[in-house]
Amino acid sequence: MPLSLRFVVPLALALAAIAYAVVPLVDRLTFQWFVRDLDTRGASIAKTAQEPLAELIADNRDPKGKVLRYFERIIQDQRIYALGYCDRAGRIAYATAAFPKDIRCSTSAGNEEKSWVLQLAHGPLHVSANRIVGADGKSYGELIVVHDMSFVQRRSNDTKKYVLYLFAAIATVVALITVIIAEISWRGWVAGMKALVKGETLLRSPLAWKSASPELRPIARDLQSLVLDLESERRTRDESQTSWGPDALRRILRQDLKGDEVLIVSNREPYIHTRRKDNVIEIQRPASGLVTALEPIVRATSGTWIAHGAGNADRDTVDKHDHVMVPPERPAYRIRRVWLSKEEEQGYYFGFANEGLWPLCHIAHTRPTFRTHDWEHYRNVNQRFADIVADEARTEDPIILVQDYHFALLPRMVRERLPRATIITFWHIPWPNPEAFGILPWREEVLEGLLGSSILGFHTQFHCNNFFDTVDRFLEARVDRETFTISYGGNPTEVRRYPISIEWPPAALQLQAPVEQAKEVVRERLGLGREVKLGVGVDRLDYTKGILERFMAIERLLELEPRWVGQFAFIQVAAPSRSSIDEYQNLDARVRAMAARINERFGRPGYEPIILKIEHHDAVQVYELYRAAELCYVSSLHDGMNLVAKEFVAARDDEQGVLILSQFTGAARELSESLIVNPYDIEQSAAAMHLALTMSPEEQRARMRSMRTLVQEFNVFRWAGRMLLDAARMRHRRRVLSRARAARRRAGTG
Ligand code: ADQ
Repeated sequence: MPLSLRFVVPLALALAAIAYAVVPLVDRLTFQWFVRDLDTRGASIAKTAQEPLAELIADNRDPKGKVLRYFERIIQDQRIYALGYCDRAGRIAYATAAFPKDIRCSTSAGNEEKSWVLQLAHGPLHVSANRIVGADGKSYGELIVVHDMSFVQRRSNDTKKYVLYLFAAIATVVALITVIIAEISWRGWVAGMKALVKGETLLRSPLAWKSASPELRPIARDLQSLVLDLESERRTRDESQTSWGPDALRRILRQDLKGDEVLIVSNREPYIHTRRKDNVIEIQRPASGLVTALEPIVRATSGTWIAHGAGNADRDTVDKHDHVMVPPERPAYRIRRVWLSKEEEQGYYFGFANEGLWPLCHIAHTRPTFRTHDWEHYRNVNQRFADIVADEARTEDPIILVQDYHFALLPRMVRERLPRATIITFWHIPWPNPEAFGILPWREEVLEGLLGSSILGFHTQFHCNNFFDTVDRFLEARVDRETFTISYGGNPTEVRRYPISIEWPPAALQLQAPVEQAKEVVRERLGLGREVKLGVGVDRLDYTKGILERFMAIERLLELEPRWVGQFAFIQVAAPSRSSIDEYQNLDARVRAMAARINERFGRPGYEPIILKIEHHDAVQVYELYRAAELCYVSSLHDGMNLVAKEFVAARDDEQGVLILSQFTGAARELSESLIVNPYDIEQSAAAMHLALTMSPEEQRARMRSMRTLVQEFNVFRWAGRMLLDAARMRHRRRVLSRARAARRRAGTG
């Protein structure tokens, strides 16, 4: 409804209702006034006429004729309708022709009224009965004066009409004035509002609402908080809609973390210098999503990456402060290398981190080993890294990104040296439940160390919840699961989920031949016929990856569905890992033995069901295998995320191929269109492989397309970007609070 009608319609309705109620009232009142008028008129006529009339009545000669003639003269007045004379006995003695028969004398029995209104078919008549007193003072009966009241009816109708006109006129004038005033005020408000919002003044200062005109101030204040809410919502929405890539990370650094310093701490360095046999120094870049995601951040901030210098030519390539600028082709940031003795590396890395914390956090039924001297090395190395972080920091509140379980103690150690730093620690492996974690002899120290972080990240909410439960169980800390915050001795730690992913599009994909060609090339290289279907497994050779269970499932598949013998082969590439640890050496032997046994059982000349390659492949080779295979089986017994699953999905731009994924990986929470299995359930895993090998191309496409959309959107740049945005929010909040505190102090109220 147009604005003016919104005012006018209710106004018109209200006035019409009032008019409807007022008209009968006015009608009744005017009628009463006229009746009273006629009463007086009747009385005065009677008074004037009484003496002559008394004489005429007393006359003996033809009194009737004389009286009637006299009456005729009087009724010349148009309004007098008729006259009648009542004798002393109360009978109508003489009356003019029009005198209605229904009128009785007031002196007759049962009629006490002196005046009344008589309703006849042609209209109302006013009747008044007046005593006639002669000059001699004697009573001569009554004079009945009958007035025609039809003029009253006419006037009453006129009055009604005028009252209605009057109300209509009032309604029009009031409506017009209201509409004009409303229109003028509305335009003023709209202009005021536009000025408020358009000028973005409301966003500029918290007191901007005061600049609005007085009547708009309350609205301006509400509007300001609304605008600020919308702005922050827009930012959050932008954050989720940004197509995440290195540029998005750079934008965050430029806009939200202007000029802030970034340091990264990880065990592994992003560039390793190694000396070849011919004495030439080579530079290697470990193919890892982590380096891909974190490098744009240190690059954009010209930051520092602090890591263990493990390459055999690392010492030869640093300056006197143990720095080396990278990337070699266009130096943008520096690596600070930390040197560890053999004993330190053994105790901190192989011992406590990989024989202690790794099996402790993975429920894969391998017992952790805790040695006091490993723990001491771990603590000392963490302290050394923490001191180096503090020395390398150029500002007192840098952002420090700490990677993984090698540095559980470092966050608190850094916090002690740099209390204002924003420390983001990411734990790349699962966090177990409190019972499992509780066997660690130094559990309190590890928890206290991690709670030195400003933000502590895990891949899944399940791991975050396990961490909350663990802290609840072993520390006197305030655990707030609503805000995901733990407060323990000073700064609070936000515990959040940041599911890691891979870069999109993966660099290794750019160098790939079409899928059909990859299928052919790989089969030819492996000595397989074109018709043979291929499965692929890519892992570090680690007991958490369930490689033995995977082989058992392949064996069961061939038992249950013999048609796959000779028609299905599985290539397993396993990168040697932590091979100085006994458990890993055992695993190596068992994996080789099991593959040999199964190949013995089902193999035939020119065909082995399991093709085992215990060696490192470069990323391009790994992607070629992903593209050549019909299925990829990730059978981890426990895995923080598992990037192989996401890489397989990213590799399949033909939208074909089936991913079989262990339910115990973090990735299973995101890639729900894969075939999710319990890798301990050999029958189920074999059935899943059979299902994958017989799945229609349409179903494969539908599943793969949906998973590709997810991995594309939730890529590793988003993983890093979300952590940076949270850090920016935290730093912003801290600055606002410290400004407010300073202002209160200045005002003497703080
Ligand atoms: P990892 O246990 O190493 O990582 P994963 O996430 O699968 O496990 O990453 C392995 C990476 O190594 C993949 O990029 C894969 O391509 C590569 N790779 C594996 N075998 C290879 C081979 N033979 N040759 C070449 N490359 C090979 C830990 C946690 C995981 C978590 C990651 C990241 O255990 O749960 O997903 O960190 O946070």
